[in-house]
Amino acid sequence: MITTAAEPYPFRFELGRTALLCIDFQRDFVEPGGFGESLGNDVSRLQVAIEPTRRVLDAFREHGAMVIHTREGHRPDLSDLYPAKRDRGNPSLRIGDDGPMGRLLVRGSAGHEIVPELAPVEGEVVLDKPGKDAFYATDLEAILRASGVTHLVVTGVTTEVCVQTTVRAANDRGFECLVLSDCTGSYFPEFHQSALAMFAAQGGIVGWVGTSADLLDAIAASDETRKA
Ligand code: TIU
Repeated sequence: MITTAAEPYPFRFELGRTALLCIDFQRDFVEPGGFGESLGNDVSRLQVAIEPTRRVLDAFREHGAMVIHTREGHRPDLSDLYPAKRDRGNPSLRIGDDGPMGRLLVRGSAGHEIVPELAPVEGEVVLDKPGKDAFYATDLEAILRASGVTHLVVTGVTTEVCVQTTVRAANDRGFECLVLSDCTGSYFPEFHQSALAMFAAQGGIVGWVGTSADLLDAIAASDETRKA
């Protein structure tokens, strides 16, 4: 059992029953020319989450713990894209339109891929999802239950959209979630802070919030104890 500092109180987990969730670290959200920028956003605000997430990813890989990457996107024929999602906000470019990184948020296009720093390796789950909630219209819950996972360490973008929606959905399914504040990011700093505060408020009504440094320290300390 590992215990790591977190709000509103320490988070306890076993690596063997925990999955690292890397939510939508796709070029379309994080790099210029993608879907995020087409909505009028400054994508540089998300890039700060990449390096801390890579360190956590390395630790999970070193320990043989489960890693799940999600990608938001749609079938090339857009048959799974509701008009409500396509047309919301009347953007300059819509999902499925051609952008500098191929068709926006379409599976198979360059922009839909995960950024190279966090690219999945063999044996890791890559989960394509049409919505913000990673449980909606996917087999995520079946994958977690089949693997005996009870706890999630959550990273990804954006904090108040796909991360928040997914963590709330996970919480309702009985999963214990630790959201890493420096491994998540938003186009809106105030929404990032508010979403994190909402998770941990009311005694952890949605989950826990911690940092990658505290988590990595806790994992390293547990390794030392085991060796001693
Ligand atoms: N726009 C925005 O903040 N986010 C999304 O559209 N998707 C995710 O958060 N992945």
